[in-house]
Amino acid sequence: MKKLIPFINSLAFMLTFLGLNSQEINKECITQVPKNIDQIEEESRDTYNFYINQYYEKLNNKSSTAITQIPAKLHIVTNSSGYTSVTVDEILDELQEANIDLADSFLEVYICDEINYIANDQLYEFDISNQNLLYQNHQSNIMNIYFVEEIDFGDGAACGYTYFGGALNGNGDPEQYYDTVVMRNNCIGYDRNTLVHEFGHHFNLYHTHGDGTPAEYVNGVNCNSAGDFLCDTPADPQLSSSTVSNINCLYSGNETDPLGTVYDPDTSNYMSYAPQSCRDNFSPMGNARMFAAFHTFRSYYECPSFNVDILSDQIADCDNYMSVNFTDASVGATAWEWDVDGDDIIDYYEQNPNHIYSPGTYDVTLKISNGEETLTKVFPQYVNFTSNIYDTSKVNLKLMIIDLNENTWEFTDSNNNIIYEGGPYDQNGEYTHELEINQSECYTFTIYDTAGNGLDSSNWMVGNEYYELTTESGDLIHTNTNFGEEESVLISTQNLNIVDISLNSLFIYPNPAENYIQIKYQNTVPNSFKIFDINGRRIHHKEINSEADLIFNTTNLVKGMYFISIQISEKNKRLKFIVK
Ligand SMILES: [Ca+2]
Ligand SMILES: [Ca+2]
Ligand SMILES: [Ca+2]
Ligand SMILES: [Ca+2]
Ligand SMILES: [Zn+2]
Repeated sequence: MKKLIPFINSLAFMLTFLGLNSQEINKECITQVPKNIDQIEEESRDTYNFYINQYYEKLNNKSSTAITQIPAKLHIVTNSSGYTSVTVDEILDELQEANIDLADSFLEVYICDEINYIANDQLYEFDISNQNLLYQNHQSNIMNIYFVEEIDFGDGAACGYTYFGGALNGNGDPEQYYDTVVMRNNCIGYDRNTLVHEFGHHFNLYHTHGDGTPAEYVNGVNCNSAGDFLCDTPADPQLSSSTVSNINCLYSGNETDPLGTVYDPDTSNYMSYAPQSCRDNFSPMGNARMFAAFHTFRSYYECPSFNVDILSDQIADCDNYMSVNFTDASVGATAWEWDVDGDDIIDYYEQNPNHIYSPGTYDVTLKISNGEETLTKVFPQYVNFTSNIYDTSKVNLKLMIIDLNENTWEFTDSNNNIIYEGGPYDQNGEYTHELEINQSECYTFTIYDTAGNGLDSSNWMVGNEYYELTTESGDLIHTNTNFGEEESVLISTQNLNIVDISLNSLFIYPNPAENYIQIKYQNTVPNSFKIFDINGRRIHHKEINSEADLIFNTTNLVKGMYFISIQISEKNKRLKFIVK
């Protein structure tokens, strides 16, 4: 019996020690990386890479640097008598801190509409086994942020967790169960940054030490395929308060990577497990990844009462211009600021502007206001207009047909005369057609599918359906499979500089203008022109008596949008132009 006492004592000591210790090493975060995240990201690889590139375009000031605001629904869980240890101000302060860092990803999270209070003792002292009960409070199509007093799991407790983006439900739609961030009340405040860490995960950042991913080597050779898959974050053995000093933030461990090299980790990265007081940044590639993950996987988030959305009609013409009629589809807006070409300069204040584009890719940014608050959303590369002018004397059409008797096409000139037509095809396989064309003409190729499903069939013997239009030198004009019932492609052979002007069609060049604009005409010389600013004020009037009068110097104009009204044979043609 005597011997038992010290044993019991030491057991009690051990229990106390373990208890204290587990309190100390309570996990910051129990975000789990989906097992099939590789597959999820691989399936969206093109979109993802598109946005990664887009991110670097922003850094090079080649596209809109406006910040997209992401709506979040805030749920504050209280005990059954309505008590919680956290205040709304504390939460908003923490959010503001997080947004300072998200700004480098051109993102910002804001609270949409009223806070939802949930009075429930069981959920206040939350255990992850009650997830389904908590998530019943989800609002759809939005980030749901819950604040609870405890996040217990098994024998541990955590500061927060969330889910990576990109998981789909059985219908192929985003799995909204995962539109969640759960935060423990006492994990916000000074020197705490779990919230921004969870935002990192929410936008598909891994821990810098990886999450069951292959070990990243210190020499960086496998940085693309291991650890956090980011090459600007050094290999990380999984830091902790026992290997990183919270005084000087130096790593004192002596762990080695699989090649035997001692780690030299970054203890300042938000996605590491270094002490929170040491962490103050995401890496630049991490910022790019968050931007891409938001736009690839979570851009459907919207605030029901106040939301930015746009629709458009895009009509290309034969003279290398495309007219785009924008329709505001926002909710709750009373004022609009459009930057339709991604140069960070507002072009229109009207609700539904029209803009004329020259070939290129352009971000469209719409900032709306409801009189009290504003909301901004960037639509990266929303307008993607490639020149429809080709230097060729024939067009090659190739079709791969599997579904029989569904497809016909026609090739018309600018007077709507059908020059060529083909189909329906009653045998599968490849068909090619050579279409001879004239210069200074504008043709329309239209393909039809009576089944309404485009060329979407495939057959292991024959291959995949598609069609393709190329020039005589083999340059691609257009290819597609997914066009529903029909689609049209404009193919112009007009020379780029000498624009053909039909009777009631005049053009100005260049647009946007840097130093001047020139009126282009054919046959009939215009009589005069007037220039108006965006507010409709006339700022210039000129009679045209010589070729020199067709050139208007724009160097004295401030940057922005202008109108020119050109009078010809008693008619007026009104055009918009931009001064850069
Ligand atoms: Ca903080
Ligand atoms: Ca890395
Ligand atoms: Ca602009
Ligand atoms: Ca079809
Ligand atoms: Zn984490």
